[in-house]
Amino acid sequence: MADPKHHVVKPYLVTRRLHPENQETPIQFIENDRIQTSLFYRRNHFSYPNLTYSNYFLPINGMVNTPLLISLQSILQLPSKTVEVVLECSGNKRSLFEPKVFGEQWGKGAISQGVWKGVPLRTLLEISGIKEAAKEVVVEGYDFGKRTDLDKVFSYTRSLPLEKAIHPDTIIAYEYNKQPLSFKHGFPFRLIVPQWYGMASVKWIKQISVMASPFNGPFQKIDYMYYPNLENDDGAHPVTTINVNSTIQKPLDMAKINTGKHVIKGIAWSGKGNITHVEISTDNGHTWSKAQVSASKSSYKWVSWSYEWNAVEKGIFSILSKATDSSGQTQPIKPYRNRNGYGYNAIDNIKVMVE
Ligand SMILES: Nc1nc2c(c(=O)[nH]1)N[C@H]1C(S)=C(S)[C@@H](COP(=O)(O)O)O[C@H]1N2
Ligand SMILES: [Mo]
Repeated sequence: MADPKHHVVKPYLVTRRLHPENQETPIQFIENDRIQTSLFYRRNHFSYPNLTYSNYFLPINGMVNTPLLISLQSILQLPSKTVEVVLECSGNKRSLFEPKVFGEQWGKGAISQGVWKGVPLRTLLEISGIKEAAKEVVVEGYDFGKRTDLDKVFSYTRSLPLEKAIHPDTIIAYEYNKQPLSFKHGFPFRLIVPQWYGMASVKWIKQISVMASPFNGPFQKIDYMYYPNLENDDGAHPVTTINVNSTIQKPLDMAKINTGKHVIKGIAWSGKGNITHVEISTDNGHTWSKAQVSASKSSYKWVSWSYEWNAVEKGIFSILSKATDSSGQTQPIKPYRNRNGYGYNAIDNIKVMVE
């Protein structure tokens, strides 16, 4: 029987930090693939920018033929593009590294998904025209603050290689799930870069600059780099594409459950092609069975999967999920260890007690 209205129970964001606001999606309790704004994870480096947008203009400058100062109204009138995209923070699951890694201790919920509508960045660059020497497109956000490591104020600014910037699905979004983009997620305009970790999707766009040389701001060249060594920067390389990954939603980790049939369910995603299969183990990886995977029309989205498990024996069981994508990547047993703890994608695991 349905709950009376005043007894409706609902999930909330999981707070990791308040200033700046960093909160995760209660991913275990998400049942659809379009997360409502109030449950979308929030990841901020600085306090929210305070601006009045009554007179918003977007500058496009640098290696362009015609520098532009384009009004909000004119951007809204350009042909739009809609993309359904999973956004995952590269720090998602950082708390699972063993030994632990310093940084925001994200659990499994620094990930969300929904429908973004906007104007392809490409369209704007076609209007301004780009010079032959153009190599990167730098996007600056309105938020800024002091970086303690550099003792200097920086805005949140990131660059994209030209080929990713002009990909028709890289958009400047102004709507989410058919509603105007909310302030916390970047109103009036944010970048949405499908298949890349969330750091690329700059919120509160202030200016776009086309550059002939590599951008080396701190959010490009210090943060969001994989550093394989703890002691030095050897082998450093940038964080870009989302790794193949999966998360078990049900049952909950450390749950006590009864013998009998249980549906194990979850999501799987990758920034490199489609999910081809998801395997489940209920015996800590000794044997694997294929889960049922929902058909996905888009490689930018997660797929839902489920597996019916008949828990016959009592005891403690490790349940694992392992996704494989069409590029041939499979979740590894051990995560790729790196100094800042980005890109965690080891085989997911939970424990349950059958009693
Ligand atoms: N301007 C700005 N854009 C930003 C950030 C930020 O701090 N400032 N954080 C980035 C990171 S690391 C992530 S994971 C996503 C998070 O987007 P969300 O808060 O809408 O979930 O935004 C990206 N864009
Ligand atoms: Mo992030």
